Amino acid sequence: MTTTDSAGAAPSQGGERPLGTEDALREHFDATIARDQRIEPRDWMPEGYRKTLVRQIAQHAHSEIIGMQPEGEWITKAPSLRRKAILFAKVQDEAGHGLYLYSAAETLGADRADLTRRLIEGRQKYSSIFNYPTESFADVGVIGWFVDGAAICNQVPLCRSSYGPYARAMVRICKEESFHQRQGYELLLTMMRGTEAQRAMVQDAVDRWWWPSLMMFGPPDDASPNSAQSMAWKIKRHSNDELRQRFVDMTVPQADKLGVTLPDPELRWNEQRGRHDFGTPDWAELKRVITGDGPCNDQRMERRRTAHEEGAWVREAATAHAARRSERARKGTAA
Ligand code: BYC
Repeated sequence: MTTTDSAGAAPSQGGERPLGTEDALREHFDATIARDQRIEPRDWMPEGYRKTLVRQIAQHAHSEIIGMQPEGEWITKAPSLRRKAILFAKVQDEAGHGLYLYSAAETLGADRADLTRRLIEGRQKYSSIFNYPTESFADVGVIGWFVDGAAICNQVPLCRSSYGPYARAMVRICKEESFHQRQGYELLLTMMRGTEAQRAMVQDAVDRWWWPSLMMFGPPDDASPNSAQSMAWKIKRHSNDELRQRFVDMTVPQADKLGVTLPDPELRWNEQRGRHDFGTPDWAELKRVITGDGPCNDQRMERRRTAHEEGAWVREAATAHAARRSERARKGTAA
């Protein structure tokens, strides 16, 4: 029932209130957040905080797992053994990210099977970005560059999220995303040094993925119902618009170096702000996509449903194996 700081030391309790009353626990929670310390699974937390985390972490986990599909389609079509091995490793990493995140959600009392059911029934979301088709191998490079680049902007601050298990999961995830981004950019640099047709493939992929990548950061701040509370609880550290701006500022010089044009006529450096100005994403499109009307939503959900059903025997075998191991351990302890 006690809230401990991130180093695990018991905090000073302070105040006159008897420990254990709801008010005292809430005060303690608020003070821990104010001190920039971590909330851990054993600590008291407001129900809204727990629900917000389960919502965000589950959506994040679902995104990693669904995110294996668009790139996974290219594993058998990769142009060389080297590119195939790289892509295989990357897609496998995304599966690992999903698993860390489901584990983090379980520390909040969520049930992984229930979360998967909610996704499949369309009651929980996954990232809008994975609704778009991968039309050429250049898309694999652009996903690495833009999508993993956006993920880094969004997720590095989550390493300082107030909930311990989420923040710690993000540390490893971000290290891997950083590698993913570089592999995407390196693939694109190689293609840009290739033929005219390869350069055209890269530019076409850039044109198709730019705006959906900006939408990954969520609706604009004045239309983001969860941001204010999530930032007050220090689950989110920056607003959607701030992170989107960071992504644009980071990506423009990379596009110049690569030799591609970003498809936004309003994109230009603003000397006064010291940042780039850019156009407005099509927010109606984001809304359509996140409410289930994305171009690939049916296909993504059908594949997820089939994979889940076909994996039933693995889950049953793992459960039987775990039961047998704990039975053996119990007998061993009793002996
Ligand atoms: N797509 O109040 P808001 C990855 C929803 S994985 C779909 O601003 P919040 C990667 C939002 O959930 C990418 N839904 O919400 C994987 C909310 O609906 P609910 C995923 C979106 O939570 C593999 C409603 O719209 N990354 O990077 O404060 C390979 C209102 O929005 C989207 C994460 O999940 C969207 N784009 O902020 C490579 C990161 N945007 O839940 C890469 C962690 C908004 O109320 N998540 N919605 O029904 C976050 O940082 C935040 O949840 C968001 C949204 C910034 C995404």
